Amino acid sequence: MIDSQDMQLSKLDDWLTNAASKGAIAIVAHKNGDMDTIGSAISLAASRPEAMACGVHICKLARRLLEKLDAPFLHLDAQSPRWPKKLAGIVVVDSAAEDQTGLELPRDVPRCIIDHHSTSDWSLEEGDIQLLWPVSATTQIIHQYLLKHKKNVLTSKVRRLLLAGLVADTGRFRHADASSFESASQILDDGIIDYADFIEEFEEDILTRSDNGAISKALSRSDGIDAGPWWLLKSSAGTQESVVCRALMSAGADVAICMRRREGISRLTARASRGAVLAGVHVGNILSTLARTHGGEGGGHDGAAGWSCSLDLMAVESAFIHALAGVEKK
Ligand SMILES: [Mn+2]
Repeated sequence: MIDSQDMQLSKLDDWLTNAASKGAIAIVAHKNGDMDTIGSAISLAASRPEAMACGVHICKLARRLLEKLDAPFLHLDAQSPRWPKKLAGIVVVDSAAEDQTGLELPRDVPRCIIDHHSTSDWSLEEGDIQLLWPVSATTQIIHQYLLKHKKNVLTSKVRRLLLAGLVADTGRFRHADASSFESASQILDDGIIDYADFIEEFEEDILTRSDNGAISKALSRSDGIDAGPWWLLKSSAGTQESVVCRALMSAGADVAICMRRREGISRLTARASRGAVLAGVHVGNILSTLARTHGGEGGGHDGAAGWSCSLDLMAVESAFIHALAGVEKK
């Protein structure tokens, strides 16, 4: 039987307290950290002096918010990470698998996995715990933990970080569910954050001029095909693949993919419309299956997922089309 969420939060609190009594705790964000993973790591790290948020690379938007809030974050080198001394616990936030952290985690340290992806490739050992909740953002889980166990940590700075993760992972609440709105309302309930102001700041210069150029080129290259019962729009771009996918979705795709190849690694980003998801498409499952069959790492959510591997782009594209075409419409 799976423990209730309250029970899981109590276990998390015990796990953190125990680790903190023995040494330092590293709170690891996934590589190329987005707002959700960075917001989760920093907010949770604020709950204890022994805890430190860390990770490999962070995205531009997250970096800007960190600078603005002057939030502490330890940048780790993927090849030779300098972990905090006397490491007694590793918490990994918002990652469905170890390789998503871009690090090789020391195995002799107890792990705590906190995530909201519907696929999980972690294998737990004695002393490890996992909180895997079906919510829109990992920051919602961290928020619930702080609310129940460390309420004084919920300062306006921490609330902004939690909200930023939630706003980003729900696509400005486009993919939100009841739990996302409940979290947002609880995060805002101290009345300190002016939401309209927050969003305006959040949206400021997200895209650079060169991003704009890359996106418009990607759109001009886009192509549509019938993959079984699904209308698929596809393109390639060296950057901002999720923005390209969003644009392709607006153009009426059931499923959109955008691919890129860099340093011998192909990456496919996939999105599915709500209608397609309700009719049976789960791009997270498709991509985790493809990663198992063809190698690399893949997975994510029903409507948004990614796959990185060493196959060439042509092979990646045809594997995806073949898999999608095999999904029957409910
Ligand atoms: Mn997330």
